[in-house]
Amino acid sequence: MKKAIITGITGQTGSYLAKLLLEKNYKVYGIKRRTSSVYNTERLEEIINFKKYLNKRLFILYGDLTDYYNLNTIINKINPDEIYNLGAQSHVQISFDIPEYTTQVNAVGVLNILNILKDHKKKIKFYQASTSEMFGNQNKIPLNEKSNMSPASPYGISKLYAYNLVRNYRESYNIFASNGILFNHESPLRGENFVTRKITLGLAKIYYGVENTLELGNLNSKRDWGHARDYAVAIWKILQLKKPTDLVICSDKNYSIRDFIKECFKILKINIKFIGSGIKERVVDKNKKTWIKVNKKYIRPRDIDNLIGSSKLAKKIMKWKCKTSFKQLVQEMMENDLRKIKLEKKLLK
Ligand code: NAP
Ligand code: G4F
Repeated sequence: MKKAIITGITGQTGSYLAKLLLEKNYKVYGIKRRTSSVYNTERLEEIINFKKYLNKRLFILYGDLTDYYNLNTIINKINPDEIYNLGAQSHVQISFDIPEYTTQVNAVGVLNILNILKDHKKKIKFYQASTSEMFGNQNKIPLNEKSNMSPASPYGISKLYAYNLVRNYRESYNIFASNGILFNHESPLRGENFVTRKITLGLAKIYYGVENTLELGNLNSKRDWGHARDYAVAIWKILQLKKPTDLVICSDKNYSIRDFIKECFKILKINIKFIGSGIKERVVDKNKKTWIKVNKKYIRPRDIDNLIGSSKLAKKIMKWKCKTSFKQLVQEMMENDLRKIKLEKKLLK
């Protein structure tokens, strides 16, 4: 039975990956950082039969990417076949507020693991959660494994350090270490302060009269969005390749935040109009009710305008492709949040 460590198991993609590995009969060791709430496994509980697996094939251990001693103890004790490093301070705008912490977790955290693997007897396979944020604003699109990288945020810069470190340790010390360069992936388990989930949850709350308006930032930027469930499959496949490598994982299509909003309103069956421009822009319905307005608080010091990737190489070498369409993704997220808010409202009565 294969053993895998997942850092970031309590996060969105960590939960889908844990589910996949358990289905593939792995023993899964998830690293969970200490939080004041004690239980931080809601996402896992939502998508797997948590009690069935816990302490049988799923083990949750306290840990932190900034703590070398802790990581060294865990890796030596478990002696895993594979390590999936999904743990990160993953919010781009927040990385402008906490750049040093973001660097400690996302960059130095990876250095910690690679230094442990360098001295480890067994050849443990290592996956690093790299990102399309490393590209920054590039004119030559779609972006692929050979594109230039010039990140536009402390988050993107920390991830580029880790990406380069993975390549350097692979070449210098013959470690099996791969980068998955993943474009945006979303799901009903997406964190509530990322734009897609913020929109679906916010609109569901307005729809059921729980809140009045939703405030957003830049509506014009474009992202290449896929489903985290599909991307978890790609992550696993990358470590099953014969040789370590770096691969772009994306949907090959992109849409603006505005397009995402329009798609949500189609599901709600509400006709809307965008009125005004810049920070005065609003989304109103036929009764002139404002559903969405722009607030400059959510506009970043620097943003990436247009992200679109090419998954040609991933298709060729590991027969992977993004299965869920943009329309299906928005529908799943919107319907999930409508159900959630409807239920919460009912319970409050
Ligand atoms: P997420 O939902 O924000 O999850 C991040 C995970 O990292 C959480 O489990 C979090 O724990 C954990 N974490 C944070 N700080 C940590 C620390 N100091 N030590 C150990 N763990 C820590 O992110 P995601 O969307 O699942 O993304 C997973 C990974 O892929 C991240 O590395 C992200 O940067 C990268 N990525 C994501 C996307 C995307 O579009 N989703 C695209 C490209 C790359 P808590 O639950 O305690 O907060
Ligand atoms: O949803 P976002 O915060 O995702 P972003 O910045 O693209 O980063 C995500 O994807 C990366 C892969 O490319 C990951 F590496 C990273 O960890 C994370 O998962 O913002 C998407 C776009 C941006 O252009 C942002 O300016 O949406 C725009 N936006 C507009 N209003 C907003 C908002 N973003 C957020 N979070 N909140 C808003 O109110």
